[in-house]
Amino acid sequence: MSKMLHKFRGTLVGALVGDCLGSNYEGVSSTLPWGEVTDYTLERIKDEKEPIHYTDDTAMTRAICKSLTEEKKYDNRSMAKAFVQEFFKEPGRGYGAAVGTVFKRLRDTNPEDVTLPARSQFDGQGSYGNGAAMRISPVALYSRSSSEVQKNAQENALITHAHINGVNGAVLQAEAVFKALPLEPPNLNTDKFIDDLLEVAKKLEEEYEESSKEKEDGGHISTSSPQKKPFLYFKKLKEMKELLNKGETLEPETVVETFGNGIRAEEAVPAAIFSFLHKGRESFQESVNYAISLGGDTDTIASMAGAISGAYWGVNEIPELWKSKCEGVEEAIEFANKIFELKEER
Ligand code: 8NA
Ligand code: MG
Ligand code: MG
Ligand code: MG
Repeated sequence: MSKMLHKFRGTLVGALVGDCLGSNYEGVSSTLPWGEVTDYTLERIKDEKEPIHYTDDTAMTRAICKSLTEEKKYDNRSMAKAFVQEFFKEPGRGYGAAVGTVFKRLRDTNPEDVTLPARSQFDGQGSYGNGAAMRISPVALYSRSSSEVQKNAQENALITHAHINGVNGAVLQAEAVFKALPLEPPNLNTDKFIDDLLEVAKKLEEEYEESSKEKEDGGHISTSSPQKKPFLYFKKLKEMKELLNKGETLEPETVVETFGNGIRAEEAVPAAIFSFLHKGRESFQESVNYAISLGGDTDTIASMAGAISGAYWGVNEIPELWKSKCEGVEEAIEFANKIFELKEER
């Protein structure tokens, strides 16, 4: 099997097992003891009779895969349709509280511009939830260049998340997966990885500053707009680099204080990237267990960490136990195969 196909499968299966395993703890307010997490993920699940179910993170990832492989190209209208179909087929997968309204509007009004319903949420701010970032890994697999990753991730995010932090979180998560794909484990240059992401964050945040200045000049946005939080990801990535270079054992509490662990994209995305850089260099398993131990939105942070770590390590490095216990592994592998073929043909 080609090394890259192995990594495509690792990405989608990694995202899937992170979601399934993390969902056991989703919403816990504090960090979790390491022993509690590993006792669950490495021992207690052996006795599970039923498959461990995936949640909205995987449901939406699958919708992106479905659209890509059916259309054989990136098409935002088809993406919106796939999300709507998936949501109404299984609305009980643990979706965020506000995103259902977007799907309902998309279904009921079928707008020409599929980003319209998301833009009207939260008094026109849009959602800053991590729901665009959590699903974005197939876009990283499909895209051929960084600029294509950014463009497609941005378009995709805007279907449900209009807030700049929701969108930029999705772009950075997609870039993290894209940049992990060509790397050869086990020699991870964390400084280089973060520097590349810092460059992306800087560009995104400068573009945003520019566009809000223009809007201000036109009198559309006030300077006190709550949406304005420039250089948020840039700042967190800088802090990440410092933390990783401290060379001492990092308490999960310190990590959560620095990045957060909640449903906001600006918290969950840095927490996931950190889990990969801090523990994913050791093994796939460590990075997912670590992501879960941070608490908070555990399924989503573990799913995003799993996607990056799976892109780095490849599917064979994902524990057999996890692949045998989680729902939907075979489908994830089939989607990876199809997107791999599709990309080869491009
Ligand atoms: P979303 O778009 O509904 O956003 C999630 C929530 O964040 C919203 O329901 C709001 O409460 C809040 N929110 C977002 N934007 C704003 C804003 N501009 N102003 C005020 N409040 C805002 O859902 P999503 O698709 O982003 O999903 C995010 C997470 O929710 C995912 O982890 C998903 O698994 C789900 N979820 C999380 C938990 C948990 O406890 N962590 C539980 C169930 C579901
Ligand atoms: Mg979920
Ligand atoms: Mg979640
Ligand atoms: Mg199965």
